[in-house]
Amino acid sequence: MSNTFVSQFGQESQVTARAPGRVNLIGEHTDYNDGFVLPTTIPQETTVQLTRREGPEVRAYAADLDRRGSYTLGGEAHTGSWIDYLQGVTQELTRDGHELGGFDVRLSSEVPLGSGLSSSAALLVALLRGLRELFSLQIDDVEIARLARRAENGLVGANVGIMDQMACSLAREGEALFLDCRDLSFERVPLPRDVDLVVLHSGVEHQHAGGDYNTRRAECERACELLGVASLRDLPLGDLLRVEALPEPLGRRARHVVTENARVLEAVAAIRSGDLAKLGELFFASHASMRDDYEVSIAEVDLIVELAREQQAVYGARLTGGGFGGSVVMLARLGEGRRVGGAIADEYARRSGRTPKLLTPAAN
Ligand code: GAF
Repeated sequence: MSNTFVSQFGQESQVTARAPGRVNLIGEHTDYNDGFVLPTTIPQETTVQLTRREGPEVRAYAADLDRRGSYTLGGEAHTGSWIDYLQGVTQELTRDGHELGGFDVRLSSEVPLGSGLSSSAALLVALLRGLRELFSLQIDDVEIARLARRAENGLVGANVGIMDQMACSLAREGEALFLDCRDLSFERVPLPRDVDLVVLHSGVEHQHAGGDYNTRRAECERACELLGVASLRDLPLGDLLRVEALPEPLGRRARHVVTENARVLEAVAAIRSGDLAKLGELFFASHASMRDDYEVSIAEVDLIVELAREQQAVYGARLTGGGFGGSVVMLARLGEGRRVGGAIADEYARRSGRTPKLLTPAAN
């Protein structure tokens, strides 16, 4: 059977909604520590098409997997599969008193799974946008991000922070979303025009519902208890000596968060003043901190960052997203991103045996 909406459900879709993937420029593992992040969008998007149907049944088709699934509104239950994203969203909307009816939905995504580019949040935000239109729900874009996070933390079962959902819901191309994760206040910071944003997927997929991410969160909570603060955000750089005196590995974990928050603020200042050399340095420093202090990088990603360092046209490069696989974000001289991204990808593939994917700049 063909994989269009009509061929799956026998009628046209009434609503189409989209949400982009995101790349975080800097500010990693700071969101669940009440800190600062600086994401922007990537060109790849997730698309949902929906039509209302009689009764409480939801029928779904995941085009990329060529899989169908269904459930009944009010009977949402964890299954460990892709349909949990839908179930989580309808469960949270219903909990907030929004009135939904049954619907048919087709999902498709250009954001590669496990790439550290928020395929999950893009799906959740696209779904919420689609349902907002289909059922005339009174929810704004920040509420969409909050609902998406609740769905992911709840029924989906991934204990992630709020950055990805806020980025997929609110970030715009050509601008960074400078977000304070403590109160969700944000500013839009235009990206420098004389730079190419390069995003290269290492071809190694990560898993967030998995243990390593949760271990890092628990380590941060323990560090807070020992330091007597509500969150690591409360510690300025001046407290580093106290932080470093924590038992290992807590000292290094907390040092990453404290220095990373400071780097986000410096990066925003560097973007505003057009200081690309400084911004690049901050990227490399952030990567080193994730690799050595937070220990969320892997050999493949480290190799890409080192290959980027050898390129004259690259200002800076770092692991983006949660880590344990995923993608590298780089800043390159304007007009050179495609060339250096391709050269780094080729050399990386040769040395690692992996299959990298250059997500942006697109070939033209
Ligand atoms: C993942 C999580 F989903 C985010 O909330 C954030 O913690 C990120 O890892 C690390 O900065 O993308």
